[in-house]
Amino acid sequence: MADNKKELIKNLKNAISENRPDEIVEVTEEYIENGYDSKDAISKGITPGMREIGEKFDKGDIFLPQVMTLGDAVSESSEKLLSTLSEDSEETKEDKIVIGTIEGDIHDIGKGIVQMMLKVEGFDLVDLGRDVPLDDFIEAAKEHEPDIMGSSALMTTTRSGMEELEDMLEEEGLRSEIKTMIGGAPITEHYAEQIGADAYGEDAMDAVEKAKNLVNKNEG
Ligand code: B12
Repeated sequence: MADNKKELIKNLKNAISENRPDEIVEVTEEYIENGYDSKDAISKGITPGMREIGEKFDKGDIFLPQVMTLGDAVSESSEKLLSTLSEDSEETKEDKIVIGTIEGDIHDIGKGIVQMMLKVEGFDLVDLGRDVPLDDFIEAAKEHEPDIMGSSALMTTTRSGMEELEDMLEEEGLRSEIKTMIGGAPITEHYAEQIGADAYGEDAMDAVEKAKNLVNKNEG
């Protein structure tokens, strides 16, 4: 039983890292039919698989059109996995998070996983999508009055938008009311400190931990 679960997670990771989109969805469905824990498939299958794809893309071993098809399959797979998890955790229900990918940036696979995982953990999520103008983050802050504002950036050229967002929240007098949490491949703990963000999340599991810390749900 446990071996089959491990095997399926390995197959999922390999189907991603070796670029076999159809197999990604097939293995995911088999995994779900067996009733195994979706979080393990995400953290031990999808995340490392996509990390390897990132490295291959960096080295020029895989190209943009292939990554686009692969990305669609991975999004479908993570949505299927996350739809099996219930969203009725009592713990954090009243805590609201607004999340989006910074203006100019269309990468949203990681942000999608993060927002769904936060939802599963009971947070009330408002997902602004990708390529979100900074003004829209501000509008959403006013409209939804979130506890946390999360932003994602996958490019060094767009991550500077996060710093601008910090300044804009400050100028609008909203910063003291809202915690900020950032993430994405070019983001580090150091960068978060540098721009004055409240938290950095390395992956979806870490994002959940950090979000709980920000709303003081991890104490006691
Ligand atoms: C998939 C991908 C694409 C897909 C995106 C599909 C989609 N719907 O998202 C497509 C093919 C469309 C694409 C397009 C482009 N891409 Co691209 N892409 C990637 C790739 C290979 C993987 C990204 C990914 O999905 N990773 C998997 C997910 C699960 O990981 P993740 O995003 O890091 O998210 C995790 C954490 O970071 C964290 N996290 C993420 N967001 C948040 C938010 C919060 C609040 C928190 C707490 C945590 C958190 O949790 C997530 C889950 O574990 C990366 C390579 C890399 N090394 O990252 C390049 C990469 C990001 N792309 C790059 C580039 C240059 C582009 C293009 C400009 C290419 C081009 N020449 O046209 C365009 C971008 C256009 C634009 N305006 O955005 C560069 C960026 C370089 C830079 N300047 O920094 C990279 C680094 C590749 C490279 N080395 O050249 N890309």
